[in-house]
Amino acid sequence: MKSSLVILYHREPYDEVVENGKIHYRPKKSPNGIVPTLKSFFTDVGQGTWIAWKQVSNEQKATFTEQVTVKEDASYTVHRIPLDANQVKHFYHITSKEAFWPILHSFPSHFTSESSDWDNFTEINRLFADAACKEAADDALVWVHDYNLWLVPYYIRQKMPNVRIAFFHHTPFPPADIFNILPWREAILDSLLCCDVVGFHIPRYSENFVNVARSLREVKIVQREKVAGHMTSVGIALAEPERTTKLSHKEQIINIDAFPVGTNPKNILEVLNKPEIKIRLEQIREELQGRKLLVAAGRVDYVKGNSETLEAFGRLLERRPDLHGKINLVMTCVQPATGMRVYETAQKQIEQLVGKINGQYAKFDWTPIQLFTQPLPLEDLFCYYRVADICWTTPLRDGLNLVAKEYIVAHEGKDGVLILSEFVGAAIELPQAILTNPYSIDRMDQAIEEALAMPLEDQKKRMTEMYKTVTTYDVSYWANRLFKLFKEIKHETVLDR
Ligand code: GDG
Repeated sequence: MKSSLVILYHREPYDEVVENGKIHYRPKKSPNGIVPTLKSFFTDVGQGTWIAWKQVSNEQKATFTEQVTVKEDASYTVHRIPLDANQVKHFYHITSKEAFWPILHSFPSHFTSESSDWDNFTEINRLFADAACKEAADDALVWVHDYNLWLVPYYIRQKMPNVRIAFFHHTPFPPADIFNILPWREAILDSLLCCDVVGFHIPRYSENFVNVARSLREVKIVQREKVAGHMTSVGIALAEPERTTKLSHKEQIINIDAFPVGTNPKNILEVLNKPEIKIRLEQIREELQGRKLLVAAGRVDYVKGNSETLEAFGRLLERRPDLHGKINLVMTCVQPATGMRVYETAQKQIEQLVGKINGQYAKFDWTPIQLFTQPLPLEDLFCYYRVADICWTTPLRDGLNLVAKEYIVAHEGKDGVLILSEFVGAAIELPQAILTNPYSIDRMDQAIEEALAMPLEDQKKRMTEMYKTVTTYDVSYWANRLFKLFKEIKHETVLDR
């Protein structure tokens, strides 16, 4: 049976567990993130397919089962694209991370195309598109996620002129003069212009996309609207007062959407309300012995601004001897998969800074920074969120930043301070945070001082407002809104209008 909804995402939607020599596909242990929400879309459709890649050896390739049926809340098919280690390395670890990632995050100085294997990238995108065409009904909705699959819409459109194609970017989308550094810019843009919906977290990114389209192709702006609702439209770095909502190119009408992903408050609070977690929370509080706790969570990545945060923490300890022994920073900086050479320098830099600061200030009974380079169990991370007086999340760039929203949920509007970079998508939804500029030493220093001095009443007021925002615009809101939009759109050409 053909699928009415096909989702293309680079990761598989389950954990593969081998028990007694038999493979079982279980819901992901970590219920966090976007995958459970995307899967929830399958409960509303008769037949759905998820397409992802899977790394296999040459021997495994010969007997590889492409399709597996997964039975969770809904039953759906997973179509796996078998890739060998070399294909993965070039597609995912090199071309995506050494060429696209720095451009998407406005780091042109980190961009290199010499190592990129464009042919391999094209080929893998074509494999994804072929799989989608095999699974999709003629009028299906095909929902493609993220820049790794930029060329998929083009290949699908060649074969299936009537399917509805939606594309969502989880990353930022850079201004035209940065995007246009990509030597393959026309191919990428032409593919996105085959979509019925191109989605972004915030209006600034969608406006950047429109400007790229206008710089490279003859496109017409069909519809614009004022940015309204809970998104700030003026006064901060990523604010945008108006946005284009419809473009046309040749015969295609392209709806341009901009709405930030949310988090799953119910899940976070369910974890935090478990009796064993309450005990763990008490233990952490006891271990802290009245010291203030700062939390910073994320991956090793130069865009995440981990070094800038550590440097600011080092300056704080230098300027404020009164805080020695009275403050702790817990930083999760999950190390990348091996072979991602672009992150090796970033990781060394973080480890060196932590070593330097701890070496300089630690006492026998106090180590200022606890660094975790392996992922913490989710429960532990949520505990740190709940206990932390301050969440310090100041990436240089970030598409959205879910950590900020998770921290707000964990405090349920009661207390806590969020220091948030102005250069992350979530900043335009959370103006009550202490917004700061991670490129500025002074602004970073002011932000941490302001956070440490914030009276409880002020904390409560700001966190209550932010809690309302993140619980209203949660991941279900995002999903339901998109689903409604998808139902409304039909594949439309200018000839239909
Ligand atoms: C991309 C975009 C966009 C962190 N440390 C641990 C851990 N985490 C979890 C957090 C959070 C997730 O990782 C990080 O989410 P972010 O949104 O902050 O960033 P990316 O992973 O880069 O995600 C981003 C997102 O897509 C959604 O569109 O917001 O801008 O870059 O959920 O809780 N989880 C566990 N242990 C840790 O140590 N288990």
